[in-house]
Amino acid sequence: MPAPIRVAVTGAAGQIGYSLLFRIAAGQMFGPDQPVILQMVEVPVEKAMKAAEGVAMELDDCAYPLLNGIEISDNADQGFKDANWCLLVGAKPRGPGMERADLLKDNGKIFIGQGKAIDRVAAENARVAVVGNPANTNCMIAASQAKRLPADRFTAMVRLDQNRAQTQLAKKASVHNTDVTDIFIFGNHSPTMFPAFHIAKINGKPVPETIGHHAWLQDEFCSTVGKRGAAIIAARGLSSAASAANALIDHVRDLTTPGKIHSVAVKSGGHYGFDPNVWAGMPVKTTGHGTYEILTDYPLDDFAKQKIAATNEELVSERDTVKDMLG
Ligand code: NAX
Repeated sequence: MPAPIRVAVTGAAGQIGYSLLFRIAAGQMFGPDQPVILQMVEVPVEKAMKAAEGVAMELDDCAYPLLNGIEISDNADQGFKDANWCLLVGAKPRGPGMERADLLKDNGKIFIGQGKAIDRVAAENARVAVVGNPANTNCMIAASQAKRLPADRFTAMVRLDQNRAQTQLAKKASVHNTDVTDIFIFGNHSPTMFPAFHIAKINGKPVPETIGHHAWLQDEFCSTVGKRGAAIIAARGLSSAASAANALIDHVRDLTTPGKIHSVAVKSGGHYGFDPNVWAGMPVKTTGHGTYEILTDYPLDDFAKQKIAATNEELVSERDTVKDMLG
Protein backbone atom coordinates (compact mmCIF):
# COMPACT_ATOMS: atom_id res chain seq x y z
CA MET A 1 0.00 0.00 0.00
CA PRO A 2 1.29 3.51 -0.78
CA ALA A 3 1.58 6.15 1.97
CA PRO A 4 -1.73 7.83 2.80
CA ILE A 5 -2.60 11.06 1.07
CA ARG A 6 -4.14 13.96 2.96
CA VAL A 7 -7.45 15.27 1.69
CA ALA A 8 -8.80 18.50 3.18
CA VAL A 9 -12.53 19.12 2.76
CA THR A 10 -14.11 22.44 3.72
CA GLY A 11 -17.80 22.57 4.52
CA ALA A 12 -17.33 19.10 5.99
CA ALA A 13 -20.50 19.32 8.08
CA GLY A 14 -22.65 20.52 5.19
CA GLN A 15 -24.93 18.66 2.80
CA ILE A 16 -22.33 17.93 0.15
CA GLY A 17 -19.76 17.04 2.80
CA TYR A 18 -22.09 14.39 4.15
CA SER A 19 -22.37 12.73 0.75
CA LEU A 20 -18.71 13.20 -0.13
CA LEU A 21 -16.57 12.16 2.83
CA PHE A 22 -17.83 8.58 2.96
CA ARG A 23 -17.13 8.03 -0.71
CA ILE A 24 -13.59 9.39 -0.41
CA ALA A 25 -13.00 7.12 2.59
CA ALA A 26 -14.38 4.17 0.61
CA GLY A 27 -11.74 4.67 -2.10
CA GLN A 28 -13.99 6.03 -4.83
CA MET A 29 -11.98 9.20 -5.41
CA PHE A 30 -8.38 7.94 -5.28
CA GLY A 31 -8.85 4.26 -5.96
CA PRO A 32 -9.04 1.05 -3.94
CA ASP A 33 -5.30 0.95 -3.12
CA GLN A 34 -4.80 4.50 -1.86
CA PRO A 35 -5.18 5.14 1.87
CA VAL A 36 -6.42 8.59 2.87
CA ILE A 37 -6.36 10.89 5.88
CA LEU A 38 -9.39 13.20 5.95
CA GLN A 39 -8.88 16.75 7.19
CA MET A 40 -12.35 18.13 7.85
CA VAL A 41 -12.51 21.93 7.90
CA GLU A 42 -15.47 23.86 9.27
CA VAL A 43 -16.27 27.33 10.58
CA PRO A 44 -15.47 28.15 14.22
CA VAL A 45 -19.11 27.87 15.27
CA GLU A 46 -20.12 25.33 17.91
CA LYS A 47 -23.03 23.91 15.93
CA ALA A 48 -20.88 23.32 12.85
CA MET A 49 -18.00 21.79 14.82
CA LYS A 50 -20.38 19.51 16.73
CA ALA A 51 -21.94 18.39 13.45
CA ALA A 52 -18.46 17.71 12.01
CA GLU A 53 -17.66 15.59 15.08
CA GLY A 54 -20.84 13.61 14.45
CA VAL A 55 -19.84 12.97 10.84
CA ALA A 56 -16.38 11.85 12.01
CA MET A 57 -18.05 9.42 14.44
CA GLU A 58 -20.04 7.96 11.57
CA LEU A 59 -16.91 7.65 9.45
CA ASP A 60 -15.28 5.76 12.33
CA ASP A 61 -18.32 3.52 12.49
CA CYS A 62 -17.82 2.48 8.87
CA ALA A 63 -14.41 0.90 9.69
CA TYR A 64 -13.14 1.79 6.22
CA PRO A 65 -9.92 -0.11 5.44
CA LEU A 66 -8.46 2.88 3.53
CA LEU A 67 -9.22 5.53 6.16
CA ASN A 68 -6.00 6.20 8.05
CA GLY A 69 -7.11 9.15 10.15
CA ILE A 70 -9.63 11.95 10.61
CA GLU A 71 -8.72 15.44 11.76
CA ILE A 72 -11.23 18.21 12.41
CA SER A 73 -10.30 21.87 12.49
CA ASP A 74 -11.96 25.25 12.52
CA ASN A 75 -9.15 27.15 10.86
CA ALA A 76 -7.50 27.05 7.47
CA ASP A 77 -3.85 26.87 8.57
CA GLN A 78 -4.49 23.70 10.51
CA GLY A 79 -7.06 22.33 8.08
CA PHE A 80 -4.87 22.52 4.97
CA LYS A 81 -1.59 21.54 6.66
CA ASP A 82 0.31 19.17 4.35
CA ALA A 83 -2.87 18.49 2.34
CA ASN A 84 -2.31 16.91 -1.07
CA TRP A 85 -5.83 17.74 -2.21
CA CYS A 86 -7.87 20.68 -0.95
CA LEU A 87 -11.56 20.33 -1.78
CA LEU A 88 -13.17 23.72 -1.21
CA VAL A 89 -16.84 22.92 -0.75
CA GLY A 90 -17.79 25.24 2.12
CA ALA A 91 -19.35 28.60 1.28
CA LYS A 92 -22.26 30.72 2.38
CA PRO A 93 -25.56 30.00 0.65
CA ARG A 94 -27.34 32.87 -1.06
CA GLY A 95 -29.76 34.30 1.50
CA PRO A 96 -33.24 35.75 0.81
CA GLY A 97 -33.06 39.00 -1.11
CA MET A 98 -29.27 38.72 -1.47
CA GLU A 99 -27.86 40.03 -4.73
CA ARG A 100 -25.40 37.92 -6.71
CA ALA A 101 -22.79 40.67 -6.24
CA ASP A 102 -23.18 40.42 -2.44
CA LEU A 103 -22.76 36.66 -2.60
CA LEU A 104 -19.65 37.12 -4.73
CA LYS A 105 -18.17 39.52 -2.21
CA ASP A 106 -19.14 37.52 0.89
CA ASN A 107 -17.86 34.22 -0.43
CA GLY A 108 -14.89 35.85 -2.12
CA LYS A 109 -13.52 36.77 1.31
CA ILE A 110 -13.50 33.09 2.32
CA PHE A 111 -11.41 32.18 -0.71
CA ILE A 112 -8.83 34.93 -0.10
CA GLY A 113 -8.04 33.42 3.30
CA GLN A 114 -8.17 29.84 2.10
CA GLY A 115 -6.02 30.55 -0.98
CA LYS A 116 -3.36 32.17 1.21
CA ALA A 117 -3.46 29.34 3.76
CA ILE A 118 -3.20 26.62 1.12
CA ASP A 119 -0.24 28.39 -0.44
CA ARG A 120 1.41 28.63 2.99
CA VAL A 121 0.85 25.20 4.49
CA ALA A 122 -0.41 22.62 1.99
CA ALA A 123 1.84 19.91 0.52
CA GLU A 124 4.34 20.66 -2.23
CA ASN A 125 2.14 18.80 -4.72
CA ALA A 126 -1.14 20.33 -3.43
CA ARG A 127 -4.05 20.56 -5.83
CA VAL A 128 -7.29 22.42 -5.30
CA ALA A 129 -10.84 21.79 -6.51
CA VAL A 130 -13.47 24.45 -5.82
CA VAL A 131 -17.18 23.63 -5.50
CA GLY A 132 -18.46 26.48 -3.28
CA ASN A 133 -20.35 29.00 -5.39
CA PRO A 134 -19.70 31.07 -7.40
CA ALA A 135 -17.15 28.33 -8.02
CA ASN A 136 -15.24 29.72 -11.03
CA THR A 137 -14.68 33.13 -9.50
CA ASN A 138 -13.92 31.75 -6.04
CA CYS A 139 -11.28 29.56 -7.67
CA MET A 140 -9.77 32.57 -9.44
CA ILE A 141 -9.64 34.45 -6.12
CA ALA A 142 -7.94 31.54 -4.30
CA ALA A 143 -5.44 31.05 -7.13
CA SER A 144 -4.60 34.75 -7.18
CA GLN A 145 -3.41 34.53 -3.56
CA ALA A 146 -0.89 31.81 -4.29
CA LYS A 147 2.76 32.69 -4.71
CA ARG A 148 4.13 29.15 -4.40
CA LEU A 149 1.52 27.04 -6.17
CA PRO A 150 1.01 27.68 -9.90
CA ALA A 151 -2.42 28.64 -11.25
CA ASP A 152 -2.95 25.31 -12.98
CA ARG A 153 -3.21 23.61 -9.56
CA PHE A 154 -6.52 25.45 -9.00
CA THR A 155 -9.58 24.01 -10.72
CA ALA A 156 -13.31 24.57 -10.29
CA MET A 157 -16.03 22.01 -10.80
CA VAL A 158 -18.29 21.99 -13.86
CA ARG A 159 -18.57 18.21 -13.83
CA LEU A 160 -22.05 18.19 -12.37
CA ASP A 161 -23.13 20.18 -15.43
CA GLN A 162 -21.36 17.74 -17.75
CA ASN A 163 -23.05 14.77 -16.07
CA ARG A 164 -26.43 16.50 -16.26
CA ALA A 165 -25.94 17.24 -19.97
CA GLN A 166 -24.91 13.66 -20.70
CA THR A 167 -28.07 12.24 -19.17
CA GLN A 168 -30.36 14.78 -20.85
CA LEU A 169 -28.94 13.86 -24.26
CA ALA A 170 -29.26 10.15 -23.50
CA LYS A 171 -32.89 10.54 -22.47
CA LYS A 172 -33.74 12.53 -25.58
CA ALA A 173 -32.13 9.92 -27.85
CA SER A 174 -33.51 6.99 -25.79
CA VAL A 175 -30.04 5.52 -25.27
CA HIS A 176 -28.06 4.70 -22.15
CA ASN A 177 -26.00 7.55 -20.75
CA THR A 178 -22.76 5.65 -21.48
CA ASP A 179 -23.63 5.87 -25.19
CA VAL A 180 -23.15 9.65 -24.96
CA THR A 181 -19.54 10.84 -25.18
CA ASP A 182 -17.56 14.04 -25.77
CA ILE A 183 -20.04 16.31 -24.03
CA PHE A 184 -18.15 19.25 -22.55
CA ILE A 185 -19.17 22.32 -20.56
CA PHE A 186 -17.75 25.68 -21.55
CA GLY A 187 -17.72 28.70 -19.24
CA ASN A 188 -19.26 29.48 -15.90
CA HIS A 189 -21.01 27.12 -13.46
CA SER A 190 -24.20 29.17 -13.81
CA PRO A 191 -27.16 29.22 -16.19
CA THR A 192 -24.94 30.94 -18.82
CA MET A 193 -22.78 27.83 -19.25
CA PHE A 194 -22.65 26.23 -22.68
CA PRO A 195 -23.09 22.43 -22.88
CA ALA A 196 -21.42 22.00 -26.26
CA PHE A 197 -23.79 19.59 -27.97
CA HIS A 198 -22.26 20.23 -31.40
CA ILE A 199 -19.12 18.32 -30.29
CA ALA A 200 -20.93 15.53 -28.41
CA LYS A 201 -21.51 12.10 -29.85
CA ILE A 202 -24.05 9.33 -29.41
CA ASN A 203 -22.65 5.91 -30.21
CA GLY A 204 -19.87 7.68 -32.09
CA LYS A 205 -22.16 9.83 -34.29
CA PRO A 206 -22.52 13.61 -33.90
CA VAL A 207 -25.39 14.59 -31.59
CA PRO A 208 -26.98 17.15 -33.97
CA GLU A 209 -27.20 14.40 -36.62
CA THR A 210 -28.58 11.78 -34.19
CA ILE A 211 -31.09 14.01 -32.41
CA GLY A 212 -31.85 16.13 -35.45
CA HIS A 213 -33.92 18.60 -33.49
CA HIS A 214 -31.77 21.74 -33.53
CA ALA A 215 -34.29 24.00 -31.82
CA TRP A 216 -34.50 21.54 -28.89
CA LEU A 217 -30.71 21.40 -28.60
CA GLN A 218 -30.28 25.17 -28.72
CA ASP A 219 -33.16 26.06 -26.42
CA GLU A 220 -34.60 23.40 -24.17
CA PHE A 221 -31.45 21.32 -23.75
CA CYS A 222 -29.19 24.29 -22.88
CA SER A 223 -31.76 25.75 -20.55
CA THR A 224 -32.57 22.42 -18.81
CA VAL A 225 -28.88 21.84 -18.07
CA GLY A 226 -28.27 25.47 -17.07
CA LYS A 227 -31.25 25.61 -14.72
CA ARG A 228 -31.06 22.09 -13.34
CA GLY A 229 -29.81 23.28 -9.95
CA ALA A 230 -32.86 25.51 -9.54
CA ALA A 231 -35.17 22.66 -10.63
CA ILE A 232 -33.66 20.41 -7.92
CA ILE A 233 -34.21 23.10 -5.28
CA ALA A 234 -37.82 23.53 -6.43
CA ALA A 235 -38.45 19.79 -6.22
CA ARG A 236 -36.44 18.82 -3.15
CA GLY A 237 -36.50 22.03 -1.15
CA LEU A 238 -32.72 21.70 -0.86
CA SER A 239 -29.89 22.17 -3.34
CA SER A 240 -28.15 19.30 -5.14
CA ALA A 241 -25.90 17.46 -2.73
CA ALA A 242 -25.40 13.77 -3.56
CA SER A 243 -25.06 14.53 -7.27
CA ALA A 244 -22.63 17.38 -6.50
CA ALA A 245 -20.53 15.08 -4.30
CA ASN A 246 -20.64 12.44 -7.03
CA ALA A 247 -19.47 15.01 -9.59
CA LEU A 248 -16.54 15.98 -7.35
CA ILE A 249 -15.57 12.32 -7.10
CA ASP A 250 -15.62 12.21 -10.93
CA HIS A 251 -13.71 15.53 -11.21
CA VAL A 252 -10.81 14.43 -8.99
CA ARG A 253 -10.75 10.78 -10.10
CA ASP A 254 -10.55 11.82 -13.76
CA LEU A 255 -7.90 14.45 -12.97
CA THR A 256 -5.76 11.68 -11.48
CA THR A 257 -6.35 9.17 -14.29
CA PRO A 258 -4.05 9.81 -17.28
CA GLY A 259 -5.82 9.92 -20.63
CA LYS A 260 -9.24 11.00 -19.29
CA ILE A 261 -10.89 13.79 -21.28
CA HIS A 262 -13.43 15.77 -19.28
CA SER A 263 -14.76 19.25 -18.47
CA VAL A 264 -12.89 21.24 -15.84
CA ALA A 265 -12.94 24.97 -15.10
CA VAL A 266 -9.32 26.11 -15.43
CA LYS A 267 -7.48 29.36 -16.10
CA SER A 268 -8.56 29.83 -19.67
CA GLY A 269 -5.32 31.17 -21.11
CA GLY A 270 -7.45 32.80 -23.81
CA HIS A 271 -8.51 29.53 -25.43
CA TYR A 272 -11.90 29.36 -27.19
CA GLY A 273 -12.24 33.16 -27.04
CA PHE A 274 -12.36 33.42 -23.23
CA ASP A 275 -10.64 36.22 -21.40
CA PRO A 276 -7.19 34.73 -20.58
CA ASN A 277 -7.51 35.39 -16.84
CA VAL A 278 -10.90 33.92 -15.99
CA TRP A 279 -11.53 30.34 -14.87
CA ALA A 280 -13.75 28.78 -17.53
CA GLY A 281 -15.04 25.26 -18.08
CA MET A 282 -13.42 23.60 -21.08
CA PRO A 283 -12.24 20.16 -22.20
CA VAL A 284 -8.97 18.99 -20.67
CA LYS A 285 -6.99 15.79 -21.01
CA THR A 286 -5.37 14.41 -17.89
CA THR A 287 -1.66 13.86 -18.48
CA GLY A 288 -0.53 12.59 -15.06
CA HIS A 289 -1.52 12.53 -11.42
CA GLY A 290 -3.43 15.83 -11.28
CA THR A 291 -1.76 17.36 -14.35
CA TYR A 292 -3.69 18.14 -17.52
CA GLU A 293 -3.56 19.92 -20.85
CA ILE A 294 -6.35 22.03 -22.29
CA LEU A 295 -7.65 20.53 -25.51
CA THR A 296 -7.79 23.48 -27.84
CA ASP A 297 -8.78 21.98 -31.17
CA TYR A 298 -12.52 21.43 -30.89
CA PRO A 299 -14.35 23.49 -33.53
CA LEU A 300 -16.82 26.23 -32.58
CA ASP A 301 -19.74 27.11 -34.82
CA ASP A 302 -21.55 30.47 -34.71
CA PHE A 303 -24.01 29.33 -32.04
CA ALA A 304 -21.18 28.04 -29.83
CA LYS A 305 -19.25 31.30 -30.25
CA GLN A 306 -22.28 33.32 -29.26
CA LYS A 307 -22.93 31.16 -26.15
CA ILE A 308 -19.27 31.29 -25.14
CA ALA A 309 -19.22 35.08 -25.54
CA ALA A 310 -22.19 35.35 -23.15
CA THR A 311 -20.73 33.13 -20.45
CA ASN A 312 -17.35 34.84 -20.82
CA GLU A 313 -19.03 38.21 -20.33
CA GLU A 314 -20.53 36.97 -17.06
CA LEU A 315 -17.16 35.67 -15.85
CA VAL A 316 -15.49 38.98 -16.69
CA SER A 317 -18.21 40.90 -14.86
CA GLU A 318 -17.83 38.63 -11.80
CA ARG A 319 -14.10 39.34 -11.89
CA ASP A 320 -14.80 43.10 -12.03
CA THR A 321 -17.05 42.77 -8.96
CA VAL A 322 -14.27 41.12 -6.92
CA LYS A 323 -11.30 42.96 -8.42
CA ASP A 324 -10.25 44.27 -5.00
CA MET A 325 -9.96 40.68 -3.77
CA LEU A 326 -7.43 39.51 -6.34
CA GLY A 327 -3.92 39.09 -4.94
P1 NAX B 1 -24.38 23.62 3.14
O1 NAX B 1 -24.88 24.97 3.53
O2 NAX B 1 -25.17 22.40 3.47
O3 NAX B 1 -22.93 23.40 3.78
C1 NAX B 1 -21.93 24.34 3.67
C2 NAX B 1 -20.99 24.11 4.83
O4 NAX B 1 -19.85 24.94 4.63
C3 NAX B 1 -21.59 24.50 6.18
O5 NAX B 1 -21.44 23.42 7.09
C4 NAX B 1 -20.77 25.71 6.59
O6 NAX B 1 -20.60 25.80 8.00
C5 NAX B 1 -19.47 25.43 5.87
N1 NAX B 1 -18.63 26.62 5.64
C6 NAX B 1 -19.02 27.87 5.32
N2 NAX B 1 -17.95 28.68 5.25
C7 NAX B 1 -16.87 27.91 5.50
C8 NAX B 1 -15.48 28.18 5.60
N3 NAX B 1 -15.01 29.41 5.42
N4 NAX B 1 -14.65 27.16 5.89
C9 NAX B 1 -15.11 25.92 6.11
N5 NAX B 1 -16.42 25.60 6.05
C10 NAX B 1 -17.28 26.58 5.74
O7 NAX B 1 -24.07 23.71 1.58
P2 NAX B 1 -23.86 22.54 0.52
O8 NAX B 1 -25.19 22.13 0.00
O9 NAX B 1 -22.96 21.51 1.10
O10 NAX B 1 -23.14 23.34 -0.66
C11 NAX B 1 -21.83 23.85 -0.52
C12 NAX B 1 -21.49 24.77 -1.67
O11 NAX B 1 -21.53 24.06 -2.91
C13 NAX B 1 -22.46 25.95 -1.85
O12 NAX B 1 -21.69 27.12 -2.12
C14 NAX B 1 -23.24 25.56 -3.08
O13 NAX B 1 -23.75 26.69 -3.76
C15 NAX B 1 -22.17 24.85 -3.89
N6 NAX B 1 -22.62 23.99 -4.98
C16 NAX B 1 -21.85 23.94 -6.09
C17 NAX B 1 -22.11 23.11 -7.14
C18 NAX B 1 -21.22 23.04 -8.34
O14 NAX B 1 -21.53 22.32 -9.27
N7 NAX B 1 -20.09 23.78 -8.40
C19 NAX B 1 -23.34 22.27 -7.14
C20 NAX B 1 -23.90 22.03 -5.79
C21 NAX B 1 -23.82 23.19 -4.85
O15 NAX B 1 -24.92 24.03 -5.09
